[in-house]
Amino acid sequence: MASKREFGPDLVVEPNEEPAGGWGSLRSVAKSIARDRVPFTGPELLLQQNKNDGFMCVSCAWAKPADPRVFEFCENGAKATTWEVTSKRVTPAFFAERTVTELEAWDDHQLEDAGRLTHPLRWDAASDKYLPVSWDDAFAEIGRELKAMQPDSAVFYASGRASLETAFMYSLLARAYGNNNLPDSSNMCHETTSVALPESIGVPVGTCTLDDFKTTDCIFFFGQNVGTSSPRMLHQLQDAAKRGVPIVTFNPLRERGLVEFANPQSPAEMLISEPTPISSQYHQVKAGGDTAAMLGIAKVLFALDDDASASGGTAVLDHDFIREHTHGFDDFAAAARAANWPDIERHAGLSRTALEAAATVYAHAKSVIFVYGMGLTQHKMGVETVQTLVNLALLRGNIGRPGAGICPVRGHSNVQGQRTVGVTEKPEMVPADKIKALFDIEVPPKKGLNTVETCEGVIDGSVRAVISLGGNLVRAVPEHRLVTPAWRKLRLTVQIITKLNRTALVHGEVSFILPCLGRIEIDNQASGPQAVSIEDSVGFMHGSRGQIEPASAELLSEPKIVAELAKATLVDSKVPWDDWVADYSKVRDAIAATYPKIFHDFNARLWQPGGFHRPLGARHRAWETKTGKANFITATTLTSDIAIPASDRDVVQLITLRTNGQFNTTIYNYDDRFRGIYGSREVVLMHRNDIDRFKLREGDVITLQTAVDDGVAREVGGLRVVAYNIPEGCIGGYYPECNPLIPLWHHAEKSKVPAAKSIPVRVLSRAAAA
Ligand SMILES: Nc1nc2c(c(=O)[nH]1)N[C@H]1C(S)=C(S)[C@@H](COP(=O)(O)OP(=O)(O)OC[C@H]3O[C@@H](n4cnc5c(=O)[nH]c(N)nc54)[C@H](O)[C@@H]3O)O[C@H]1N2
Ligand SMILES: Nc1nc2c(c(=O)[nH]1)N[C@H]1C(S)=C(S)[C@@H](COP(=O)(O)OP(=O)(O)OC[C@H]3O[C@@H](n4cnc5c(=O)[nH]c(N)nc54)[C@H](O)[C@@H]3O)O[C@H]1N2
Ligand SMILES: [Mo]
Repeated sequence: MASKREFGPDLVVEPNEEPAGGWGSLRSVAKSIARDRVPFTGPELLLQQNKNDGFMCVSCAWAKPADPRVFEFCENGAKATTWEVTSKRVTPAFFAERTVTELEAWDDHQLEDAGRLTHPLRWDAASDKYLPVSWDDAFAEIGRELKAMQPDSAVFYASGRASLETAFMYSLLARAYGNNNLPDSSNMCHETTSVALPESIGVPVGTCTLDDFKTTDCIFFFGQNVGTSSPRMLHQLQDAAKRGVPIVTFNPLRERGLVEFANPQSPAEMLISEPTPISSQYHQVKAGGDTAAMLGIAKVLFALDDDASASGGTAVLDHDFIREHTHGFDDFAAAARAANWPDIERHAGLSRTALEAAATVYAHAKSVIFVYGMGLTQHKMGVETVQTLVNLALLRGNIGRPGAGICPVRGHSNVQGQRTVGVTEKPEMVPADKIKALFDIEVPPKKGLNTVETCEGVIDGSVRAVISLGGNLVRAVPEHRLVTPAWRKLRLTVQIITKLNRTALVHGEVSFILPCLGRIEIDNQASGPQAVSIEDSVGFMHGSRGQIEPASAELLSEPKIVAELAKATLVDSKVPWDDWVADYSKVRDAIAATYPKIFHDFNARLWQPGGFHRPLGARHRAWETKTGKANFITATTLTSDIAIPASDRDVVQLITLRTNGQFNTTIYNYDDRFRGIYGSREVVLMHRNDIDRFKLREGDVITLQTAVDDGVAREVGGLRVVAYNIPEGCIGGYYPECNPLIPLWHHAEKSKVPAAKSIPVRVLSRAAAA
């Protein structure tokens, strides 16, 4: 067993043998409460998390049960809460002491750790400082700037945290202003799902609910790091594992949460019993090797089915379902049969025996759930990979019955919901006729900009203004070396945020910080305290009520800020913005009128325990696709990624990873506890054989250089080598530190999600790089 290694004062590597959850998780929650100097309501507040009539967690989007536990939160949910309710403040006095240029020397952790923003601010060119500004002056100036621009040149970005009410208002603002430039964090995340699933099964979101987890017989788990990214889901996995449900995992890294879990809320388990093993099979697939692995599994199923039919045994494929409900089966069958094992093994990085073992479990399970995350979506051929996963499900009729289905695990707490209520660059996704009839707004017919296209527009100068409803775009997007300097040439940048981040520092000529209430805070408007709503990862809508006093009396709510921006920018708007702000239930009525199928009786249903579910045709085998059937869509390549020539052994695939000490670009601390790496995020995880092959030693400082030849130099230096259990030829680095290495054009072909999970790079030692 590898032991503790120290490399200099700030990097300690000590493999973590603790289960996910467990005591480590409790210690970590206690630390967050202390570090953020959480007011003493903090611990009590956590009891309101994800409860009916409480507030919906601001961390991940995982499902919120109707019968919540006493502690329906996890280590990371608690961290997100304490981070938001911290007693630290960033006031005008903070900015009076520092220029923006000085603040640029701060790292991502330091900027957000400074605390909650308290006042609206405007950047002052003469002093290079953010100075306080009145809300009225801020809105008036932003309105003047936007009015003076070509409507095509302004972008309205949304990070997936804002509520359904805010998102709906924001989408009306952009469309009334004259564009569909409504990119969303989803464009860097599950847009691959939103493109893949409608073509395959006629729904843009997953088909499973929590009930399916209670009755499933088997779970296939691809490229999602549950212990870090959606820890509350470990309860469903643990319950399933305890019932003897096999969990078959595909992930290049052996992530702690997928190995074993101890429920930190169960004293008995923590003190007496063993942690629950989660995965029954763990396949360390190569980055981008999933399509090959899935095709290998399908190939085995076809062979088993042939045997069964020859010997008169029970069929392995669900032929009735395939005949009655699907289209395109023959092409897929031909492709799976034709794929040869050496190619499958090479691309998947897995042996035929391993894939046969996975296929055998699948062939024997009655109802199977397929879970996935960024490990599938952030690849060049990600859409095809997700569609191949659906094919696997269709082979045995695993969609549209209890205990079975597709379960993409979404990221931000309301990212799915923002898309549902109109934050999308695709005008065909919104009911233009209703929007015209109800609000007298013409939905512009021209497609808007997604996130990658926004960056292209910023670089070529065609985008002049970026308004951000949350988020930290200049860190989250690829290609920092080109994007960051171009961002500074924007005419207008507006950050509607809660905490200071890099995007507020990389500002345009005219720049504002508009600080807003967080979801945990009490939001008082003319009609009294307001509630908001979100859609979780399994398509349930939930109400959320703020619980604590706002961080500052100056803060405005997100709906109020959007309404004031709209009033200052739009001429003759028929939307009753002030009435909506006075009473958010009126916004919900407007959402219900616009999207009646999903949101009818919105206000009446919002508070029922567990929320209400959106109708999903695929759940009862009503396929809203072009063919009227569920479609087998056959992938065109075996690899999810640009093929790295086998001859060029110097080029390796970089996977960008999150630690459980971060939420996206929000860096809570410098530790990656589950992976046993402490004190520094400037590391590269590498297989021992690769370390030897590159003539390196653990702890060496290296530079990574993107191995593409397009005339742009992309390097990240100062990274230390850590020996890690990762497939040979794949290396791991952290997001966002490694984002300068991702070319802007290196994205999923069909969804434009940056291909952050497989970046071709060369490893330069320090000497070579110098
Ligand atoms: N604590 C915390 N929680 C979060 C977030 C956070 O940053 N921190 N972010 C939120 C957001 S916005 C999102 S989208 C989700 C993201 O949550 P996830 O979907 O879990 O995303 P990642 O953690 O980026 O990577 C997922 C996993 O994919 C694996 N992987 C990489 N490449 C491949 C591949 O080619 N094939 C397979 N099979 N696996 C691969 C990685 O090893 C990793 O375990 O989490 C949300 N929740
Ligand atoms: N290399 C690489 N790049 C990636 C990824 C990857 O896996 N690898 N993942 C991608 C994914 S999945 C995503 S979702 C994006 C994330 O991209 P973003 O959503 O743009 O980034 P976040 O880091 O989530 O945004 C954090 C900021 O949101 C603000 N904020 C926090 N709470 C609130 C609130 O309640 N209201 C408002 N208005 N603002 C708030 C805070 O000021 C904070 O600084 O990054 C993408 N980039
Ligand atoms: Mo995400």
